[in-house]
Amino acid sequence: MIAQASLDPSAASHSPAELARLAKAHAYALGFDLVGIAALGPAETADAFDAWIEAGRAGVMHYLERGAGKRRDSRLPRPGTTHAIVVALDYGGREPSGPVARYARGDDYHDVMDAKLRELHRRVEHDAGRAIEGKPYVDTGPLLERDLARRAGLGWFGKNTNLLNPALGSFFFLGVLVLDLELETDAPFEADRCGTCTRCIEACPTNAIVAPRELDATRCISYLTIELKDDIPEELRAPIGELIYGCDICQEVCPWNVSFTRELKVPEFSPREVLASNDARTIARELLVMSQEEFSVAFKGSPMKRAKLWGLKRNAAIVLGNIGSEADVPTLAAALEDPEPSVRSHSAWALGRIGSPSAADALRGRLAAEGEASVARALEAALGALGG
Ligand code: B12
Ligand code: SF4
Ligand code: SF4
Repeated sequence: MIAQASLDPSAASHSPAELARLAKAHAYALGFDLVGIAALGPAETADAFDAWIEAGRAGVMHYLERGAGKRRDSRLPRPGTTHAIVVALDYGGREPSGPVARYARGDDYHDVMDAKLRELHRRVEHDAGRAIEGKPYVDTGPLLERDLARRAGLGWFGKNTNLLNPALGSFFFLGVLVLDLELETDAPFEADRCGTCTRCIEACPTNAIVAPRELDATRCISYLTIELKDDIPEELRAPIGELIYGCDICQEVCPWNVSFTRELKVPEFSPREVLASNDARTIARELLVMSQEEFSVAFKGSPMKRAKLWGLKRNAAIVLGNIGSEADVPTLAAALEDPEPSVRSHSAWALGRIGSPSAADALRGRLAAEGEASVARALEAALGALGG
């Protein structure tokens, strides 16, 4: 609802084309990099989505399954709405790749995008001269955002499944403002500019892109390090390499991103202090010794809170194991005392991977005291791999 005083008295005369033009001008003024408009309706990729769920590709992301019916038609999540303004906000920056995915280095994009979309809603209401039913979505509801974004002309589905735009690459967030307002729509993006390229498929360390535009999320490092609230399957730990949170590899190798890396212009997306080194070992060590209180301060407003401190410690242990430095044995040995069983068992795996005599001592030392059967098994397996 908007205040009567802020309504534009000449607004009733605005045509859908004029309202669309004004909405786009507002969106760009708010800092969005791309804007397009689509009519809501049946999702063109609904069948692909259902097949993906059916094949078990979503793993433990059960919320996707629950919203599956609504995802088939973008009019359903907010009944009464007819059109969507779809926006993109660049987050790539010029920093080199590192252990934390680019999107997660600064403040939570949901908050940044949501505030901008709410302001856009207010401005559209002002232009229309009336309160308009609507709602912003940034991952927050059962909408196939990439489907809508393609229909609004923002880009094509890359073979890595990310939406790609010829001028922006793929390091951008998507946001959707659904409205009960007729707006002139844009032409969908019809071309497939991937051509014969398969770089992303070849570069994926866990072979998670099982076919062009089909991701097995259960193998994706982004899923494993962020969404999976359990032990990470052992065969996927080594391929995780030095990634602590999320993964950008299939985007980093994409020629469309190589050409369009640009300066970060949203200050909220600048890396926070604890991540400033962009160095896997430094950050992993810091995480493994971090207290809950320190975590709350260092990661206030960060999307990384989604993994919780124990999840980040689990990931950090894998990374130290993969780096394989004897100098990290004391940190990992201390983590064998962590209250979270998963942190203890992943630290055991990491020590086994380092494989030095001091690592073996730490594993043997903990085995007698370990009360959790699953962790004891991990300690034994790590010792077994060391031959004793
Ligand atoms: C669940 C989810 C994940 C899951 C699963 C990802 C996936 N590819 O499905 C995980 C945790 C792995 C993940 C990872 C990432 N995510 Co994510 N994720 C989502 C979320 C919430 C839903 C996506 C979804 O519905 N997946 C199900 C599959 C089936 O849909 P889809 O991947 O979008 O695929 C569509 C097309 O590829 C097409 N399609 C499928 N098969 C075929 C076949 C053909 C022939 C054709 C033509 C089309 C086609 O149909 C599908 C449905 O529309 C969206 C937000 C949203 N509500 O849409 C963000 C979103 C897709 N994620 C985003 C980001 C930034 C990421 C990461 C880059 C983060 C990171 N660095 O770690 C990675 C990228 C990994 C990757 N290669 O995709 C952005 C992507 C922006 C962009 N430019 O595309 C989104 C849109 C969030 C946002 N609001 O900005 N994510
Ligand atoms: S985000 Fe990483 S793990 Fe996931 S598909 Fe891309 S390269 Fe593979
Ligand atoms: S790396 Fe190649 S195939 Fe993959 S998304 Fe980019 S252009 Fe398409």
